Amino acid sequence: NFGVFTLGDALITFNPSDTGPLRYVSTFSRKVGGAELNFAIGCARLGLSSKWMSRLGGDEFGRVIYNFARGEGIDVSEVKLMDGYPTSLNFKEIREDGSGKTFYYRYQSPILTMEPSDITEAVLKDVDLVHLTGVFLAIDPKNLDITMQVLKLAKKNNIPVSFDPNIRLKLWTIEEAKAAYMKVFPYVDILLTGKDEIELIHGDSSNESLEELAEEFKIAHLVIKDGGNGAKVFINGQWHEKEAFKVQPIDTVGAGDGFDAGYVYSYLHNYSPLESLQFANGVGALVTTVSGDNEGLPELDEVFAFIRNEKIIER
Ligand code: KDG
Repeated sequence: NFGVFTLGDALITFNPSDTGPLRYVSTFSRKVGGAELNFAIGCARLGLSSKWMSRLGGDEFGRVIYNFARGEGIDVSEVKLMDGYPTSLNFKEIREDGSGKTFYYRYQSPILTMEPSDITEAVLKDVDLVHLTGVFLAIDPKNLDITMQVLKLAKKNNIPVSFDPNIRLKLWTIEEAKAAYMKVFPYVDILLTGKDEIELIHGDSSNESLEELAEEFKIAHLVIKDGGNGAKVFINGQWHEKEAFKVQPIDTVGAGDGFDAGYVYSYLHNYSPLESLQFANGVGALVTTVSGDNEGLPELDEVFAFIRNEKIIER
C-alpha cells in the first residue's frame, strides 16, 4: 500500500446550524477541520496509509481532534498534545449556495511549538508522497524553515511532493505568501492550485503563461482547480481538461482538500491524466454534498459508484 505524509495545524470547526450571516446564527455543530488534516482523512478513506504530523492543544478540544484522526485510521505517531496552548477554533458562515467564510480564533496555535529539528529521517519512513499546503506556511514565518526541512528530506529520499498554495489572506498577505511559494515551488512535483489562487500568485492564468510557470519550476503536474467548472492539468507539454460533476453543494469548504487527496491517489496508482481529473473531481464534489470539512470525503467504492453514476444500495 502507498503511504502519504502531510503536516499542519488542525482546528475545531463550528459549522452553523443555519445559512446566512454569522451574527444571526446561534447554534453550531462542533466538528474538526484543518486543510492538511482534511487531506489526510481523504487519503485514509481512499485506503492509502496516511500519516499526519501536528501539534494540538493539551485541552479537551485537542483530544477531540486527536481521537478523530485516530478513528479515521491516520498514523498520529507525530502528533503531540501541548499543554498551555489552546486548540485553534474556526467558525464557519455558510451561504445558500454552499459557499463559506471562515472566522478564525487562532492566535496562539499549538503548531507554533513545532521546530525544524522535529523533522527527522524517521518522519518520512515508508512515505511514498509528501503533501504540504500554504495554510501551514501562513501560520508562522518559522513554518517555512520546517517546510524546507521536509522538502529537502523528501528530495534526498526521492519522494514526490504535492503542494496546494491554499491561500488564506486572513493569515498573511499575498506578498508574504508569494515569497514563501517561490522558495517551495522548485521542490514541487504536483502543484494543486485553485484558478483564482494562481491568478493571485502568478498574475495570469492563461495557458501559455502557466506553461512558463511549470517550465520555470520544473513542475511535472500543474493542476488548476476551478470548482464547479472542473479542472485541468498540464503534464508533459500537454493540457488535459475535465468538467466538474453537477451536484447540489451544501458546504464547499474542504472540497479542494478532497480533490487533492483524489489527485494524489490517482497519481500513486498511475491513472491517466483524464482519469485522475475525473477521480479528483468526484472526490471534491462528494465533499460539498455534506456539511463539514471532511465528513463527505468518500471511500474508494463510493467514488467509483459516483463516477459511474451507479446507485448504492442503502437499505
Ligand atoms: O481547506 C479547508 C480549510 O480551510 C479549513 O479546514 C480550515 O485549515 C483551515 C484553514 O486554515 O483555512
